[in-house]
Amino acid sequence: MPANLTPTYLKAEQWFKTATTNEEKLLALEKMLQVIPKHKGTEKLQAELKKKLSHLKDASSQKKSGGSHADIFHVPKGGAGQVVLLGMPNTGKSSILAAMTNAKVNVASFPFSTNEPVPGMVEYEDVKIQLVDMPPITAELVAPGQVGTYRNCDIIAIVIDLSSDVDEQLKVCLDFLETRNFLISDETQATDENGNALGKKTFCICTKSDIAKPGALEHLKQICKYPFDFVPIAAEEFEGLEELSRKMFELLEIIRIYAKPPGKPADMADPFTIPIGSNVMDLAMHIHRHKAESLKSARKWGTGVHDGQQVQRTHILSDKDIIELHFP
Ligand SMILES: Nc1nc2c(ncn2[C@@H]2O[C@H](COP(=O)(O)OP(=O)(O)OP(=O)(O)O)[C@@H](O)[C@H]2O)c(=O)[nH]1
Ligand SMILES: [Mg+2]
Repeated sequence: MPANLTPTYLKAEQWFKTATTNEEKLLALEKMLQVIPKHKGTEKLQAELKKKLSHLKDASSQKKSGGSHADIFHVPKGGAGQVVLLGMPNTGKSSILAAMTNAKVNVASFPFSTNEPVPGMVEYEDVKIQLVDMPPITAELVAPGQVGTYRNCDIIAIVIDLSSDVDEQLKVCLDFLETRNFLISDETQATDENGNALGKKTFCICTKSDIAKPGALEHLKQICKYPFDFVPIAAEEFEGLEELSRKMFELLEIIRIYAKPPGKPADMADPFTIPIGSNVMDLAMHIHRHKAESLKSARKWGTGVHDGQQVQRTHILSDKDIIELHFP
């Protein structure tokens, strides 16, 4: 092993070692090759990495059509979007699920009490948002396969305990995310092999505000180089939870649409949720993928129209619009 490998390289190597899928191993190997110091002493290692990369590419293209094995870190998505917690041991992750969802989670005063993902549903007004509890990470320890849960989610919520060392917690979480290309800006354009951007929307939940060290939240905001939103909560006191739900809804960047069958009242209890900026046709595709193209007309009650006004396929929808779709 060449002596002068950098910490950035060693972190990428740790990513590779804890990756359990070929896709994740490929991403990690590419990062290792990108950051490895390029000099005579690492030439052999570079060649080995390239060989591994090409073997993996072959293996993953052969495996594409094959079945998948059970992976406890794969959490199927539910609700309007999936938010996954990331934090060090004992920071109060499971307590958030316990306070906001019906999920059965382990809350304990000792570290490492959670060892696999546990999903639960948060209700924000009439929208359900899936929140996923996770095992903790430390500078040395990340469970094999754990990165897969983050890769698949919509939003990553960094959990920082305000009663503990916030500098260390922020460093460990950012290291984890930066090393695995989760905190990528538009400029760097890192993508997976299917061209999907690797960067994730991320924000910070600051826990235990009831026993926070004085000035901890302000200090955290000051040392963080990313423009995250910070939401202080005290889960056990049920403080800040409404604000937290609102923040998750806001970051999901979705709108609610109530569908109205022709001649009947709208279903106001269970809205469809689609991305901000969607139009009438996007909604039709979302609700009736197979017959969307045959959409004849649509009427809307809501923002910027008279009640029941006919709207075009390209009409941009707003949160809480009521839409009646007509098919032949
Ligand atoms: N004072 C106070 N204590 C809290 C709060 N939330 C959690 N705790 C305590 O913090 C400890 C850890 O809580 P957990 O929710 O199990 O923490 P975790 O992050 O899930 O821990 P791991 O699963 O080990 O990573 C428990 O003793 C909780 O009672 C809070 O809002 N205020
Ligand atoms: Mg836990």
